[in-house]
Amino acid sequence: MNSLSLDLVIEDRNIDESLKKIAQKLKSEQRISYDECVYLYEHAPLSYLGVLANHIREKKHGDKTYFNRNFHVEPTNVCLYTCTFCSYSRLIKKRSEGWEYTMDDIMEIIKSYDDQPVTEVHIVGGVLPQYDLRFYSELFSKIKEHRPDLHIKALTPVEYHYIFKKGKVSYEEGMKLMKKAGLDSMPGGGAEIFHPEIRDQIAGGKCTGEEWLRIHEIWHELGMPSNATMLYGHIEKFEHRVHHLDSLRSLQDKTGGFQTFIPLKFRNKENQMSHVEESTVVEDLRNYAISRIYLDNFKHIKAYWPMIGRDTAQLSLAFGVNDIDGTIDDTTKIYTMAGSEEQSPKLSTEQLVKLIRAVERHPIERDTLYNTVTDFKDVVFEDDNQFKGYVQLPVVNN
Ligand code: V47
Ligand code: SF4
Repeated sequence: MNSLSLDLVIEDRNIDESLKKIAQKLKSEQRISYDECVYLYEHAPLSYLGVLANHIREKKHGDKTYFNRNFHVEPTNVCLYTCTFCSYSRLIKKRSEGWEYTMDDIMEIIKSYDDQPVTEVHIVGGVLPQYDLRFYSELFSKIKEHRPDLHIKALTPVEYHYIFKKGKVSYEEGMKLMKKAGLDSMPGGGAEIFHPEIRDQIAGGKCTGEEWLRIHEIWHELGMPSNATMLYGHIEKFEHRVHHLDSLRSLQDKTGGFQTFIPLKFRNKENQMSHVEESTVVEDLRNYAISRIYLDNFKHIKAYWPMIGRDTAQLSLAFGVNDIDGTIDDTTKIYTMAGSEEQSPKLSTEQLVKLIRAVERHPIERDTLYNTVTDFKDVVFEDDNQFKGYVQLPVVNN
């Protein structure tokens, strides 16, 4: 799909004038406004959004679709905060049922990957007093000492706000300390929905939307990268999503430090919002597409497959997404506990490559900073002839 499809949308008699105007804007590479984004959420059909988002996706990346080889460490699944959407928060009253890893436990996990070609460790979990500024500084230093090439993507402004306050250091001082200890990048978590009307109801007590944005801004000013997420499909309205996207777009204009935007679909199992119905796959795809359209200054849009399942992840590649995260290796429990269809999220590199190829995209293993690790375009696996529509190439070793 390309600008021809965009022209068809612009000429289509069944498309209303406001939607045509938005398509025109994208054709001439203009940014859409806040109100236009609300209009898209309220009125745009999925097929229309798919054409627009795919146009942008292919302009930026062609068919290239990224994944990485990573693993997660979740130091604890018990948390002081009581976010209503989170399956971790319920455990604080039954703390003994959860896990609380020591420094040695975490280092054991890190070392268990010594013989594996992973490029990134993603560390995130609940907030507890023993995991303080000192603990994390020491942990990052120990990981770097042990395996200097392993990229540490760790913690969110929720933890940083808590540990800096407790350690009586400013955000600026704190982030400098983290950088010195070995932190390479910040994942996108803890963003939820920035608008206080919703944030206070679902994530009261933890850092505010403004504080989340400020900590990322300071990190970017140190020349360091981070990601951003949005937790959608619960009690928020479309206007709250647009406010969230707009806050991210404005900060990105200022710093350019965000790499990837990751929409996170609310999953409703075993949490205080279990009565709230989950969004449909159609709404999930619309949301990916609108994020791609609005966040013109974000290079990448990621679908996190352990959260939405591999089928929707494949579909999302036609709705603006160009990254499906990592092999994971069954090391995250957040979504398993919250009811994802992926009850044991683990995919081998070969499986990820095939998943991407099955929807006619070009798989590339990347590192955290999107440098190519392996281009799988012409790599052939032994059983590739099972997949219809591919020319059989000689088997190569990889
Ligand atoms: O902040 C918690 C979300 C986030 C639920 O940067 C839930 O590469 C849905 O941010 N339903 C943490 N979502 C995970 C995260 C992340 C994941 C993958 C990649 C990256 C990255 C970041 O998980 C939390 C919260 O928004 N979450 N509970 C739930 N029931
Ligand atoms: Fe704690 Fe994070 Fe869960 Fe909130 S979302 S309860 S801060 S682990």
